Amino acid sequence: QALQMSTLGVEGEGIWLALGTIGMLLGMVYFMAKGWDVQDPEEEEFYVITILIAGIAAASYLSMFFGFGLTEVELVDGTVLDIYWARYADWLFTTPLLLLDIGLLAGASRRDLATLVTIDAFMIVTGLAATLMKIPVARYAFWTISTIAMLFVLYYLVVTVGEAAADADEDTQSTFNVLRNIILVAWAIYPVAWLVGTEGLGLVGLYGETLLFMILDLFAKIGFGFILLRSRAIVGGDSAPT
Ligand code: RET
Ligand code: DD9
Ligand code: DD9
Repeated sequence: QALQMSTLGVEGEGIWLALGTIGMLLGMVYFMAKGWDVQDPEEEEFYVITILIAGIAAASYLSMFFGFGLTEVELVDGTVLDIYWARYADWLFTTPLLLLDIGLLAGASRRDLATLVTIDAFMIVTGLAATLMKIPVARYAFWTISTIAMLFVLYYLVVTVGEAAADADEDTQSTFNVLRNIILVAWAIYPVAWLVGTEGLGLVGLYGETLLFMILDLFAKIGFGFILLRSRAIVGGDSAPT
């Protein structure tokens, strides 16, 4: 019973956690193999960051699969929620790394990168607070704060980082546009998934929610990394003449 609880999950969602682990590991191995011979230090930086993103996610997924990253939160009305907290540990590190990837590609300033990463970390920490609160109105209040922070992140990415990218060469601009669109579409679904899922209104159960997060996580990390590392834009950094 204990083994079944830990590896299949509460509603059989363990299958999606297993697939998530495998997907992240495959992505990581692919990025490592592709980056093996890279010599250029600026190009290498993109590989290191992107491999780290996949590795952190693989560790997080594996911990959730084994039931380590799972806890219970009891609300004031007695409802007990099953919470995969390990996601937040993953996101706290990987969302700043994703922003670093696209920010470095665009040639954004250190100051703009620091601003972006700070608001992003605030978004994840307030999202975790929303998830762990016992009073429903407090949960939605923190969800709202976190979602506002996300809108700032997306705005800053489009406007400020976008301005930096506009000065770059054509390869960089087109890669930036694709990666920016991946972030705009994928990231915006996370707060909706939280809201309709078990942490919020409970319209979708843990099984469906875990599947949705797995697809989003693979798209936002591995799909993103795949496009970034295949692009000519990362060769020789942003200073390469075309
Ligand atoms: C939460 C809940 C509270 C409101 C908001 C959220 C946003 C989460 C985001 C996560 C992005 C994760 C990524 C992972 C990559 O694999 C915390 C769900 C706004 C935007 C890109
Ligand atoms: C074995 C525990 C892993 C939990 C979280 C993911 C890693 C974040 C650095
Ligand atoms: C190696 C490329 C993988 C792309 C993953 C997209 C996943 C969507 C479910």
